Parts: sequence; C-alpha cells; structure tokens
Amino acid sequence: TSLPSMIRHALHDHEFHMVYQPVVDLASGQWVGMEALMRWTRPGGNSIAPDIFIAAAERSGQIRAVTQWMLRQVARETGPLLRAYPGQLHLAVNLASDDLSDAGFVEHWQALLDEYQLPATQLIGEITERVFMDAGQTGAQIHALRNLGVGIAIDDFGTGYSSLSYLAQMEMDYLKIDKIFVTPIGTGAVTANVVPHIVSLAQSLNLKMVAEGVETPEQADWLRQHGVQLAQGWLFARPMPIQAFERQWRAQQ
Ligand code: G
Ligand code: G
Ligand code: MN
Ligand code: NA
Repeated sequence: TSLPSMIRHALHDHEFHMVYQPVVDLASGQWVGMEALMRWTRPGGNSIAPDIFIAAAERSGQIRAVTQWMLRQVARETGPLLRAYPGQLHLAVNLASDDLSDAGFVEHWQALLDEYQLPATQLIGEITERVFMDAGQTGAQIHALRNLGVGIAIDDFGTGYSSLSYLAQMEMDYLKIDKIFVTPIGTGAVTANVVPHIVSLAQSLNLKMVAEGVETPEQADWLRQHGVQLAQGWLFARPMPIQAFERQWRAQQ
C-alpha cells in the first residue's frame, strides 16, 4: 500500500505518538522548555522516520490532518505540566507551510487553547524558511498567532531559502541554529565560522537563539561564549515520552 494510505490509517488507528526534547538554558544548565517531535511505529514494530512521513504528508495534502492530530495530542499530554509552571516552561511545535496557508488554522489553535486551558504565552510555533515562499496568507496567520500570545521560531535556520528581507519583515521571536552549523564547532571546518554571523543577525533582529544538535561540552561552551542562550541536543537529553520529561523536570525544580 502507498504511504498516503498508510498515513491515513495511522491517524485513524493511533500509530503516531509524541516525544519531547528538552531545551536547556546554556548559562544555568536548567531545562526551560521542550520541543514536541512526532514518531510513527507501525503495527509490526518498525518505525518510519519523521523526515519521511512529514514530507510524504506534505506532498499528499495530509499534513494539516497530521498537524491537527499532533496539536491535540500535545495539548492533552503537556497541558497540566505547562499550567503548573507558568512562565517557566515553554513548549515548541513544528508547523508546516500548508498549516499556515490554511485560513482556519488560527481559529483551530484558539479552540484548542480554550478546550485544554493552554497558556498561549508558553507556546512556540516553529516554522521553516520554506514558509516564506508563499508569503501573503502566512504573514497574516503568523501575526494572528502572535496576537494570541504564541511565539514564533524560525527552524533549521540557514538551510532553506530565506532572504534577509523576509527575515526582517516577519514577526518572530526565536531563531534555531541548525545542527549543520553546530556540528563543525571546534573541528576547524569553515562551516563553524558562519555561526558568529548568524548570532549577530539574530541579535540585530532581537531574536533569541536556540542551537540544535549540541553533542559535546566544547560546542556548548563555545555557543554560550558567543552569546547563544538556549540549546537542544544529545549532550543534554534525547527526545523522550512526556512521563519521563515530567519526572526529570520535577526533579530539577
Ligand atoms: O526529531 P527528528 O530528528 O526525528 O525530526 C526529524 C524532522 O521531522 C525534523 O525536521 C522535525 O522538524 C520534523 N518533525 C518532527 N515532528 C514533527 C511534527 O510534529 N510536525 C512537523 N511538521 N514536523 C515534524
Ligand atoms: O525540528 P527539527 O528539524 O529541528 O528537528 C530536530 C531533529 O534533530 C530531531 O529529529 C531530533 O531528534 C534531532 N536531534 C536532536 N538533538 C540531536 C543531536 O544532538 N544530534 C543529532 N544527530 N540529532 C539530534
Ligand atoms: Mn524543530
Ligand atoms: Na531544526
């Protein structure tokens, strides 16, 4: 059977689940947030990588249904913890470009916030540079989300197509420095030389930075010394089920 039909069944039969990767404050080492990441385990026990099924869902026009499932699942799983730590714990979700071109998206988001009593100001929507390609509707949707209090992060920064003019015009709060720029730090590879330029760009646009894919203490130290506030990566923690996140979060308080 085809991937689109497998995705349709997976939504119906609850084959997807969510894991959460901690976001760490580089100065204190404290967890200050989490990114929700989707996983798919097939009935036989095999997994399909999110890169594969998210891209397939985007191609087949199913991504909005996938995102709606994801948002509801995330709201259900994280609502109690978010409400217990107002202003201390943030939750980021990944959004696709079709989500933001859907005129009903912000209303759907608002309905979920109401139903699950989620504090909008603790939520962050991650968008990629691809979103800029169909600018018109997207800008309005981002504006409406921010009016609800939701923060916006530009994800995978430096790997897409964003022109500096789009970046300056879009209302955003965070810039996520892609792993491809973090991995070479300390190796002498020239790609690492790009990071200080991304940092000064983010600073001039008043964006907070999150470094992704941090795997070594050397990378973490270097990023902190260069003004990056937040990070995610295997050095700190891998994505985990909400129960494990909650246990470790409470132990840290
Ligand atoms: O966590 P992981 O390396 O498995 O994620 C791989 C890719 O899949 C990343 O680019 C991530 O943004 C994307 N991804 C993971 N979960 C979601 C999701 O719920 N929605 C969307 N749109 N993308 C996701
Ligand atoms: O949404 P985004 O494209 O940023 O997805 C982040 C992806 O990177 C996820 O698939 C996540 O599992 C993965 N990831 C997170 N931390 C690390 C890390 O330290 N090393 C590697 N190789 N992958 C990571
Ligand atoms: Mn992301
Ligand atoms: Na990323």
